[in-house]
Amino acid sequence: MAKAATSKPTPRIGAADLPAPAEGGNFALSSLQQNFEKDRRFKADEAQLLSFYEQMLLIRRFEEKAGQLYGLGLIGGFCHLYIGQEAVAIGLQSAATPGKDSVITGYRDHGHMLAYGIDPNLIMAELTGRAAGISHGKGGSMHMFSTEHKFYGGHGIVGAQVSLGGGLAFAHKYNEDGGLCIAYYGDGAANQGQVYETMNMASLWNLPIVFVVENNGYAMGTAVGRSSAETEFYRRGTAFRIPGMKVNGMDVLEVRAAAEVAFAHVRAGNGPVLMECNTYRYRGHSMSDPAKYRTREEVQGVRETSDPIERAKADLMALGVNEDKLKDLDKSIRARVAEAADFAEKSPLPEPGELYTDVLVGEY
Ligand SMILES: Cc1ncc(C[n+]2csc(CCOP(=O)(O)OP(=O)(O)O)c2C)c(N)n1
Ligand SMILES: [Mg+2]
Repeated sequence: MAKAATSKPTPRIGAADLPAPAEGGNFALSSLQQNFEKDRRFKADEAQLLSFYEQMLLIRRFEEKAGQLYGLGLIGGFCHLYIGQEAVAIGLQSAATPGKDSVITGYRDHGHMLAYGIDPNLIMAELTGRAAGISHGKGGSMHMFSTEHKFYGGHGIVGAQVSLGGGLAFAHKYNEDGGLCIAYYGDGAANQGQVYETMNMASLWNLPIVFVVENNGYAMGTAVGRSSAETEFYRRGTAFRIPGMKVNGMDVLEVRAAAEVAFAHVRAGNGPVLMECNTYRYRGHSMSDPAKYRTREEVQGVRETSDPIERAKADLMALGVNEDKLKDLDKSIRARVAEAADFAEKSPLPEPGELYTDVLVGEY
């Protein structure tokens, strides 16, 4: 029998009708951000700040040299420079323990390797395809690994490193080794479905992982506002009950302070954190990008007002460090990078037989 036309419409379910959260309602997605905002800048002493500065400058000078070698034809294939984003890798990885915590990232990976103290000679040799390279010259710019440091690449498939990072975090938990995984990805990668599948499982299983969105404003030539419905990336974990943090990725002390809060939360067994670091890349997406989608003035404006290295320099000078000391440091870093380039150029290419090593074939 048909329902009487006068029957009441089914009421819409309101929030009050939904079951209470399993934790009893005290789940606070914003608590980490609130903690962090109490003290946004890490209190580094002079020696610590000097070391952050030195490491950021090493990345900058290394990347400039890589750009030159690319121009000379010594580096082939893809090459994505990290210039402008240095404070993110240094702020986070200075709070991590190489060999205990794991790191995984996309193809813009040279800076993350240098931030872990990996020998610049081996990275430059990899970029130039030499046998002495960290992946024996067969990985190039995008595929560098150091399992010794628990650095798991270097990945060219946008977003794929996030799922692999979920696996690394699972291994930390399973092996009870006390480590956590830092999984970096870009604002463009943030629109990949597998990122959210990973967040769901990581939250469900309480995995020790910090998802780090390096929001540099662009995915290749597409500005975030043109590709993302939600450009506040730190909010995107809410659906998975993952707390978010919004961090100025152009300030190494702010990134370090945020890392302390996030790592303490994760290490205490509370599951994942999603951290958005707002940053900027000065160079094109890759070496073959003429960057016509933005103006020179925009890039220049960021350089002049927000450069992470200049900021650390100003902080050091405020602590009383002499500018001449910083100039000498720059000189010695330039010399170190020149030595790495020299080492790479003089290193032999891999033997043809290397084509058949490190290849997974047949029985497994
Ligand atoms: C699955 C997949 N889709 C598309 C590409 C092509 N691609 C390479 S980089 C890139 C943009 C990624 O931008 P973002 O995640 O913001 O990282 P950024 O380059 O800014 O560091 C795209 C679409 C790819 N490598 N993999
Ligand atoms: Mg980007």
